Amino acid sequence: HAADAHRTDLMTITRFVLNEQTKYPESRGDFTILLSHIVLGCKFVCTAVNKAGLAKLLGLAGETNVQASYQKKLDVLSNEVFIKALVSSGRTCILVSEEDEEATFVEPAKRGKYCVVFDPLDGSSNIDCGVSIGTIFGIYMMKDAHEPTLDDVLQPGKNMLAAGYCMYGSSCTLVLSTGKGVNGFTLDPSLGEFILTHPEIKIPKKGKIYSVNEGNAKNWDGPTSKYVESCKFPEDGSSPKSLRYIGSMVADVHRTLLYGGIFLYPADKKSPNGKLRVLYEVFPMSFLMEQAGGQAFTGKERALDLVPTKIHERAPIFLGSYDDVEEIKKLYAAEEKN
Ligand code: P6P
Repeated sequence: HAADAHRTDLMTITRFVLNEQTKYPESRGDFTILLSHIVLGCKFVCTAVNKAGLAKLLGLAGETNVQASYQKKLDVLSNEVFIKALVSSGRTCILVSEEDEEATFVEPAKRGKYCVVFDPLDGSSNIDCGVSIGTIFGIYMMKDAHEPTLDDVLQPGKNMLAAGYCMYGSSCTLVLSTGKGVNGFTLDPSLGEFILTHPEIKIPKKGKIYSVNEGNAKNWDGPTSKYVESCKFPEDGSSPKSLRYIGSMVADVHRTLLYGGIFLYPADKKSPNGKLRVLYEVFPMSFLMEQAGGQAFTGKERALDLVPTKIHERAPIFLGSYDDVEEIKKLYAAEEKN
């Protein structure tokens, strides 16, 4: 029976990736080893995030050195965990983290051919109120077997080999694409394994939800203002869209991916490049959206075509259901013409 098969034929994320990679005869398992270290980092952060409240509640912080680590801000702790896990994988050569001003160049003895860009705990300002937060990551292959330089991570998002996020919420869900569609895995704490729960995720072609911080409306440009207005007062007589905005990118994007709709962090007069970071927020989420049949646009171009020049560069982003993003592309194209 299917149910039994599910129970006894556990499709863990490691097995899933191994299956996918064996389709490449030349692959030597390096990518699978790299991913297994990212998964390890996510498992650690999941437990740390879940216990953070408890540590505070029980006043554990400060009593013994075990809890001392909880005094360290969770995002700093998460960053250290991911850096250590990625370096120890022996498969990376450059790491870019939202937490570190400079890129990490892995020592030659432990160097591999992959570059990982990541935000270890995106939305961490939401931890204290229990809102879902997450890790976002993208993986590049270094340009060629030479001395690693920043050029190996300043590649357009379309060059990414894989991207994903892990959301720490009511459950711990890891959503991943290695360029052949999008799959979601949920952590089974009793097994300590991520199990395939959302095979082949496809975003609805059109959605009924728009997701933006309306508090910035005063500073939006014309096309964004017109688009949001059309969500609230549709000219074609259709019903208005619902507004859902959590303020944690992983949570807002995960809902958009599963339910459809559009997520926007536009440019505004105060921040001409918007707020979200290209390498480890915009690119990974845009990669996933395209792989799920949606699209991602910066207001000027396809998000994945953008070529970053700095590792912490920002870009405006409109991503989600194909037809919804198409609407905002038309408005920016019309403005170009005027
Ligand atoms: P705002 C969280 O701080 C974050 O980086 C993203 O996770 C989130 O989408 C965005 O900022 C929220 O920004 O300006 O709406 O609070």
